[in-house]
Amino acid sequence: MSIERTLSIIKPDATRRNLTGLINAKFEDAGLKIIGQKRLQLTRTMAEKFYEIHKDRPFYNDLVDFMISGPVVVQVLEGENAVKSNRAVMGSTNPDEANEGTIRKEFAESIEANSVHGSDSLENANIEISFFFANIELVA
Ligand code: IDP
Ligand code: MG
Repeated sequence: MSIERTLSIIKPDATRRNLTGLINAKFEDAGLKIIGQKRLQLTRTMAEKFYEIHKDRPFYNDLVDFMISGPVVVQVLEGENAVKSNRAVMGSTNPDEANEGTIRKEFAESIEANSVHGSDSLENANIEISFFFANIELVA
């Protein structure tokens, strides 16, 4: 077991429905501490860069359009095995396949508008955290 940090994004479908607090409660109930957080309107350039790894996937352009369709809340979560623990709280990408009690099961609208992003590895977590945050903004 080790203390990790991971990047989370509350996506525009969730900010539009005023779900930030309910989603944050899920993280805190799971023992994840929000050590940095800000609400942003992503530019197209930022969203394209953030999801560059998916640029050859058929859903890439729609995903970028969705991610800039309203505000997002970017946040850093810290806790034991935070990367895996956050993925468990999020649930499967497709909400129809997500477990009961997960964020995506309870709140996602579709496989695209699925309420949250979470880093998929510690290496990507570090890259994604530095995409949005300076160290001075992270206070454990
Ligand atoms: P993840 O967010 O669970 O890690 P990824 O495969 O990394 O899932 O996909 C990134 C995001 O792209 C998803 O969260 C979702 O918003 C969107 N996405 C993934 N697969 C599809 C799809 O088949 N159709 C539409 N959007 C998708
Ligand atoms: Mg992913």
